[in-house]
Amino acid sequence: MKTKLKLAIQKSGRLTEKSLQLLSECGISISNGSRSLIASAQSFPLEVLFLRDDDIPEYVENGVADIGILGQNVVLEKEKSVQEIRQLGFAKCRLSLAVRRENNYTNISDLNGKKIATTYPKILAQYLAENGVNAEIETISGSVEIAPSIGLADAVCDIVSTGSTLLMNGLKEVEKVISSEAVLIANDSLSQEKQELLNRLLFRIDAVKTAKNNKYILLNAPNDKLEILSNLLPGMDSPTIMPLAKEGWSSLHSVVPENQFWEIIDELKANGAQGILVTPIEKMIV
Ligand code: PRT
Ligand code: ZN
Repeated sequence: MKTKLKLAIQKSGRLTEKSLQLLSECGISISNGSRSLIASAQSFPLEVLFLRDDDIPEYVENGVADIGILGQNVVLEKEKSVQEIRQLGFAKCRLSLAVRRENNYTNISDLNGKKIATTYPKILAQYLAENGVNAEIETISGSVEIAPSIGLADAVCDIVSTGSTLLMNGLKEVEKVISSEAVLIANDSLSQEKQELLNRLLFRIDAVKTAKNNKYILLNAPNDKLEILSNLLPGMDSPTIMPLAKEGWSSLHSVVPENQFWEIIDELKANGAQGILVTPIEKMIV
């Protein structure tokens, strides 16, 4: 039988849809209408295992799955021997410490002797040790944010994204313990055949990620401005320049990183660019 790469993703939760979307952007579609535990991809030698996110590190460590997609927070907490090979840019959040809003917290040493509720005892213990804080950790499995109001703990250490859960529970965020996003992890000792399949998948993931971080830009300019405008564009290589029907004018095409986008647009305008068009890129291979 032909070797297939086994990918574990979250069965149902915040990461499921985005994980499947990433596969689909990589040209890999999964038919899992019946929501079974395992599904085969149509156009790539890949099998997808649907699991609870907490179980993914262990399954990747022991080889039941070759690779997995899950939050960095869970990877760190589980302390399994797996390799983090790509950050995927979605499910961004942070693990933070929070106390009651009326608490006049000044710094981390205020937590000495206090009880902190969390579902991330290992990450928290390490953070407290690094900061020389001696506090009691109360490990609970869910609804961490209600622990202070029911008298179970003085503080919480929980995942925060917008902050509204903390706010609704009368808590305020006081320290960021870690930042997290979805990552791709891999088993430490993949066979050469599986490593080759993984490299093919990574090639696609990187093309999708690079495309998302860049925009395609088209602009018109008088020919005597082309050199200065070209120098303003970082581009993949040198920009494409094509003559316009209008005498003495050209159209210039290039790629601009998303994070420098507005700055570059301002400079292009200031240096004579007109009719600037910007479009998303679907795939980008560098
Ligand atoms: O069933 P299973 O065990 O697979 O899922 P789960 O319930 O453990 O995980 P799930 O689906 O809730 O989250 C999966 C991953 O998404 C987490 O491990 C994080 O890496 C990431 N993520 C991103 C989040 C959030 N944002 C998030 N906001 N995980 C949880 N939350 C929760 C948080 O626990 C808190 O209750 O949302 C609340 C805070 O959100 P805000 O927006 O109010 O601050
Ligand atoms: Zn979970």
